[in-house]
Amino acid sequence: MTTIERAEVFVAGPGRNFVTLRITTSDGVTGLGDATLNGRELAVASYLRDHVVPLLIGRDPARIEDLWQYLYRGVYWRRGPVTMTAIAAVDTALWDIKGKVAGLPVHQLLGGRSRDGVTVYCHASGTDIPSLLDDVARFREAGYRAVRAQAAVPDVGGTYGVRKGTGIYEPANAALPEEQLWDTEAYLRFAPTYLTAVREEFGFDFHLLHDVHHRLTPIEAARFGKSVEDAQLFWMEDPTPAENQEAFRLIRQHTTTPIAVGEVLTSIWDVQHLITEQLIDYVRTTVVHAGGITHLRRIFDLAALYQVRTGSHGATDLSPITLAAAVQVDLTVPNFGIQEYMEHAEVTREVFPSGVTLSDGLLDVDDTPGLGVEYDEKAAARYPYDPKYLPVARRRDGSVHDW
Ligand code: KDG
Ligand code: MG
Repeated sequence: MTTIERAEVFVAGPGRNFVTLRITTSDGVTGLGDATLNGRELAVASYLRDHVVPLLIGRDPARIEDLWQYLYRGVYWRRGPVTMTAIAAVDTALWDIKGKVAGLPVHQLLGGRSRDGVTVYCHASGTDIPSLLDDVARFREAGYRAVRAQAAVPDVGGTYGVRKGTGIYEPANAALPEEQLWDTEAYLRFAPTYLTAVREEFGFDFHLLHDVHHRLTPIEAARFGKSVEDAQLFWMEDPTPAENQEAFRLIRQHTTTPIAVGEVLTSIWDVQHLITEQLIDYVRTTVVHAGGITHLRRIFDLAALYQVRTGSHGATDLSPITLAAAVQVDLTVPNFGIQEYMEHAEVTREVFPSGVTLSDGLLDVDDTPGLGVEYDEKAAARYPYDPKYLPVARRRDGSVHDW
């Protein structure tokens, strides 16, 4: 019988920090899984190295479902981002291996294509409205069919979602978290003006998205959603923290602006009420943080019953392994909505050579068996792990606000 012979955990910082799991079978087939949890990378690396890898050795790599159940139900402590990211890495690597053994890309194992390509949204941002409009123009010219728009709120320091200079947006920017000012009223006054300005300048023949990043209370989010209805957003993302799933009912009662939630949620139980009560329109859980391909498909199937569509998180703190896995899944799911996409830095792409392509605003993969992504261990060794944290938001009175 073929068995899992080796499982190695790599932590490296090519452009930003990534944790990568590589599983090797007794037949010499390798599979890759992303285990990156932004700002908590070493916790997942230790969970894998110290608690999961010893359990994998000698097991049958073909039994993906059984290994998922073993690592989830067989363990007393369940759920949470560290556990679910570690399980995701194992699950993703095993799907990669299954595809390579079968000689098929993973999307074929999942039932084959439901679409020709994966519609993505990109990140436009600006330090003010004119620079945001320039950025939107750049992405429209590049062929994107959907654009997320964020601009710095005047006099409110480092608003999230806004790129510094011309580089890639990277909010995890300091060895210890920076502290940034947050002012809800200033945001509520300003954000609708730039979303309206984008529509006035570019019209309505593309999707416009906006990330609220958990900054509002439910009633503030309701007010925001109403105030941007004329801009016809594809979605407003994370309008309020989702620990209290019931909070979304209040937002729903006041606005028809569609709602997307899920990038920090890690299991079907974290989104169950949001989906079954139809409190959201898009579920943003991902392969890497929601238990891998096996568990994500379960979430997406539940969502399909309630006409909730998918919109997976895809920021650059998810490695190119997750991007490849996301495209494999997105190609197949009947209730696909949209996929977030931010191009990785060149050094990241050097370490993770990938077959994912972008053309005319759609991502795609070819028929390379497995996920179609590799890990260049030698190149990665040139980029050591370098701790980096997301900033912490504080209000004008000095109290901590939600990230
Ligand atoms: O790790 C945090 C980032 O991925 C997050 O800040 C990005 O909100 C985000 C998004 O929608 O991509
Ligand atoms: Mg977000």
